[in-house]
Amino acid sequence: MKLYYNPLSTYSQKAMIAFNEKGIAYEPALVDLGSPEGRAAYQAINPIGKVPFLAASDDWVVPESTIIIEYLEDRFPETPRLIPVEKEAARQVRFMDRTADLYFNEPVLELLFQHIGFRPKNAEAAERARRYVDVTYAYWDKRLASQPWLCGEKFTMADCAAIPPLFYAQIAAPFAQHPNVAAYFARAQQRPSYAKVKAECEPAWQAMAAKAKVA
Ligand SMILES: N[C@@H](CCC(=O)N[C@@H](CS)C(=O)NCC(=O)O)C(=O)O
Repeated sequence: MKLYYNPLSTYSQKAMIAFNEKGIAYEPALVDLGSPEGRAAYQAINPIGKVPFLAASDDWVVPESTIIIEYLEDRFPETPRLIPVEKEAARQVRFMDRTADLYFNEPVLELLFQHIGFRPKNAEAAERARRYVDVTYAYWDKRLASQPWLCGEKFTMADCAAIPPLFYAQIAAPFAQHPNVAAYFARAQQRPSYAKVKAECEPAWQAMAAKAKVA
């Protein structure tokens, strides 16, 4: 299986954490999102141009980080589950996954891109993003007061989604005032699935941050 990814991409990291949690091997295919030529070459493979994108076989492809994880759950049922079998618990994980992507990852990226000058300053967009991030922090902080992971005692797809944007949130929307979120992110550093992804992906961020003078 070939996973098209970019190390700076939180959604790519989300899928990579899931592969690691499950102990499933994949062939990484680095996508150059930083040049028009790289983007054009990738659009010949995935016209929408987003990563991650899984080429599961020559004639079966899976776009979207959540759908990739759903695919791994179904295709490798003997590996550790990231979405519980029980329907109510599964719905909770899917809800938290959506919350992490839509109301945390996206606004964090908005704040980050404005912060490092990749997007023009836009006070209205920043304020809207900040509001979503603050609501999410308050919600997560409450949940994480009594459990190690977002959906309870077990690491799930929701954690795969939440942890990568927290890395960038350290810069764009620091969370020290939310001690349970801070402890959660510290716990994530000890999780081998994320530690591996971080080791693989952080150098690309450090290089970019040095160029953007935000390191
Ligand atoms: N909903 C998608 C989002 C994927 C996404 O937005 N990926 C970003 C990188 S984090 C991307 O490919 N950006 C390139 C572009 O928009 O051209 C998923 O969950 O996989």
